[in-house]
Order: sequence, then C-alpha cells, then structure tokens
Amino acid sequence: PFSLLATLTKRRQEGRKSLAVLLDPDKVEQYDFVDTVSRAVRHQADFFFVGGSLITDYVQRDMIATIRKLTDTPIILFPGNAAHIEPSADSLLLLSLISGRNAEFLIGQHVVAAPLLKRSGLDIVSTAYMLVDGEAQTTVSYISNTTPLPHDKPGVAACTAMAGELLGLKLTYLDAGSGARRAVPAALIAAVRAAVDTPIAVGGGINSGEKAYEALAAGADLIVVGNGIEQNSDLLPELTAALAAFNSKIPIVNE
Ligand code: 1GP
Repeated sequence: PFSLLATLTKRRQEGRKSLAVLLDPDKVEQYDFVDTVSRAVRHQADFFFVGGSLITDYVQRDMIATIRKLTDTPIILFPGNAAHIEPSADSLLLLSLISGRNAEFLIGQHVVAAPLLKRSGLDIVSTAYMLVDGEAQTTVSYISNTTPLPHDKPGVAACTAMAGELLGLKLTYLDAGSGARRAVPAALIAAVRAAVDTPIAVGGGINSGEKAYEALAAGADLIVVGNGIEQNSDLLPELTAALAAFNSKIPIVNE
C-alpha cells in the first residue's frame, strides 16, 4: 500500500523533491477539473491534494473517482475538519494546527475523526501544520480562529516545528494560506529545515517558477500549489522546471 511518508523520506534520501497539485473541492465548478488534472499528469505532478477549509457539497468522492480514471497518481486528503474524511483517497494529512492555540484544531477534531480514520484504510500522516502570515485574510485563519506565525520570525517557526517533531508529528507543513499574497519566506523555511529532520511541505501563494525554486532551495521537500495552477496555465511547466533543477542532481548517497 502507498505510504506518503515513506515516499517522501525515500525521495529525500535520494535528494529528490516533489510537487503536489491542490484541487479545492469548493472551486471545482470554477475551473476545468479534468483539464487541470490531465495537465498536472502530463507535467508529472507527484501527488494530488484534495481539500480545503470549507467544503459545501459532496464532491470529494466524485473528484477522486475522476482522478483515478485518468491516472494512478496518489491522492492525499488535506481536510479542513472531521467531516472531510473520504475513504476512497490514498492518504490523509492528520493536521495538528500547532501554530495556533485553538484546542479544537490541535486535538478536538482528531478525537471526532479517530474512530472513522482507524477504519478507513487510509494512510494517515500525522502533520505539524503551521500557518505563516501570508499577508492575506485567508479563510483558514478565520475558520481556525488562530493567529498565524509571523513571517519575519524564523526562530519562532523553528521552535514550533521542533516541538511538533518532538511530539511525534511526522511531516512539517508550512502554509501561507491559499491565495496568499506572500508565500512562506525562504529564511523561515531554511530555519525550519535546520531545526527538524522530518520532510517539509510548503504551500500558499506559490504562483511562479521562481517562488517554487526559492522554497525548494530553502529546504522544502514538497511544494503544494493550488490557485496558481487554476489561474495561469503556464505555471505547471515552470514548476516542473524548478523541480528539475533539483531532481536532476546526482543523488545523495545514504550514509
Ligand atoms: C496549500 O493552501 C495552499 O498549502 C495552497 O495555496 O492555492 O495559494 O497555491 P495556493
């Protein structure tokens, strides 16, 4: 069975980086879903993320079925709450919002979800989820009722990530929020990279090849891109090029 963590860990050992294309269930009417998925497959996206803060219709299952008809690229749920579990996906990011101090998103939703998750057969990835101020009033900050980490305090982000790792969370995810005007700064990613050994995912406001390259160069193992791909059809080749700059390098030999 597919394991997101094993895949990311192996790629990290090989010095390879990955791209996840985020498909927002709530916007599925607003863009050509099949075309977006097909383009992502052509440009060798490594994973599809499906999810968002708010989902207002039962579309996740159909989205997943449609993706499965087109490709065997792994499908990862990126849930906003316990109501967003869909067992037909491959994996689920069990997000603990450790940048915030709202118990509901640190542990509350997880208690509600746990019995269903245990039975779901999904590959569950415990994730240290950290929102970073992306200079935008993003939905996630409002819905989660939390304050994001300051973008210019890499030390605070590093300590937060360390705490997440010590608590046993396996993936660190830095998110400036969907549609963020400012992506997670390179200095902050680098500080977190130096602080933890987990794979690091970075997302929010990555809308150019240059921003993707910066995040990867600073230490991201996985970049997550949503809005940019919906809005700009030229972005996928730019992202692929940014990844190729790293993935064509000679693999790091595992000591
Ligand atoms: C995933 O929220 C991000 O971490 C996605 O953000 O839609 O801005 O790419 P964008």
